[in-house]
Amino acid sequence: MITKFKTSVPSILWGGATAASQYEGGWQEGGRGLDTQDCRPYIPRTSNATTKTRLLTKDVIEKSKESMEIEKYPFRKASDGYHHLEEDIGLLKELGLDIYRLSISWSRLYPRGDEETPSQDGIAYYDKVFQAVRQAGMKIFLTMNHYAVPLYLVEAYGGWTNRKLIGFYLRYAKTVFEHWGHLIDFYLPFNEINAGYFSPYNGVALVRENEKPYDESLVFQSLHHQFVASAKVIELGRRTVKGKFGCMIACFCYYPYSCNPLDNLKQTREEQSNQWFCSDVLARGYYPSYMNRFFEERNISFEITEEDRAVLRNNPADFVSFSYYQSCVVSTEEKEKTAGNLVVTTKNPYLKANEWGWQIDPVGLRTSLNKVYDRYQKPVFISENGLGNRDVLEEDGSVHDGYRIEYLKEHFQQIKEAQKDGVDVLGYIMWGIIDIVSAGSCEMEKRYGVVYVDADNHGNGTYRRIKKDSFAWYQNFIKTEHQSRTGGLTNE
Ligand code: BGP
Repeated sequence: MITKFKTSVPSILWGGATAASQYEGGWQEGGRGLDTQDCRPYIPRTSNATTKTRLLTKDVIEKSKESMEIEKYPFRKASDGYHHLEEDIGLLKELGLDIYRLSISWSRLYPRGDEETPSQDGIAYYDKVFQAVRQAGMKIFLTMNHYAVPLYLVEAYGGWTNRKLIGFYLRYAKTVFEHWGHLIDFYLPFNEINAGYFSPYNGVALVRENEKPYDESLVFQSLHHQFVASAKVIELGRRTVKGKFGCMIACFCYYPYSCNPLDNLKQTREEQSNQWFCSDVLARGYYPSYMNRFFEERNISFEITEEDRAVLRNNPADFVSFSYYQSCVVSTEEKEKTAGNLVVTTKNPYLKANEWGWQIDPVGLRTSLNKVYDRYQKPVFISENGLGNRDVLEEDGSVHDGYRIEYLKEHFQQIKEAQKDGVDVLGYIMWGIIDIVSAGSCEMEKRYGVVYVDADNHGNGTYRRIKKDSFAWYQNFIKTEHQSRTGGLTNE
């Protein structure tokens, strides 16, 4: 039979995301416990401010615990989502999102983290949240752990360095499944799991004794415990709930600087260790052999039991997701550097960057979708993408963010191209759909949303919600997508 080949662009889910620590606030409401993000101080941007606020030492934590200031510790109030729940969900509904990605604050459900039973106030709060999202007609993509860990687990147990965390995390997961399993469509056990070794405080709740570098064996032991926790949660979830389970990496889309074979080799090796390692473990179910050399050369060792290996092998993720903000460049020569999500990289002469130095590259999104799908042959979810920018609230109450609209247009175009390339894309989730506090730099003024939140880096402001120009654009885009999906009918 002669086959005529045809490409297609199937409809996908269009969404938006927040994370509890960056959005929710309400740090003392309902008996919530202190978590690791509550302790991160805002430090005005200088060359090492991000490092200081991302890699916390013990004395910084001690000092923060004594402080009641929310102006110094932006995650404590964040976007004040706790007190704007109905309004915010109403805005997402008006926007027409198919899916909302959100996370639970672990310390709101288990204030210390090691309790036998959850907080009833915490349960009541998330009952309200999940019901509201479903009633607004959106699917739910739940990040079970987006960086923040109850501080008590860090102080009393050493955070994820301790195998006991797996048990505490499973207990928390069981509560989630029992209470909201019927409402949730997609689960992500951990946000950007490879953040663990670029940002060990955020990623694996590891606190430095002093300013010296981290002990890498502890970093990878912690990460290993998260791998096992992720697989065990999937095992439990598959038995008890209906949703799909994924894994997520921060995607760096590495290019070799030149066609020098050594640049290309370096690119391959960095891509393996920095980008693929974690998704290989979680999507394939075993440690990739290329990591042996990486561990050996750095003198890294940690415990992996036979039972761990079996749990990983038996519970690979259903889908693979990633965050994508910029592409990176690898060179064997000293070249000019620029910042990016979690990593510093070589500057790409072909690309523009935002104010924070993150290199904007829509084509890199298409390349990344192709690479992820080629590697795993599992459906792919873009769980984070967006433009961090300084926005101006005009006197007439408008916010003209045409640059964000351009950014979205170009990236959406590349998603469709990737679909034509044959990639099975499940959905796209726009990061920080309502302005939130930056996870990297603790700033409010690095904004991603289509909804502006009237607050500054010090927590001053009315916290009023204001639609930016991009709100109407994204709303119209989604509407048009729905119309083409249903042949003229919207899902309103
Ligand atoms: C990812 C995190 C998010 C988020 C985003 C943007 O690493 O998963 O939590 O914030 O990057 O980064 P930033 O907030 O530093 O701009």
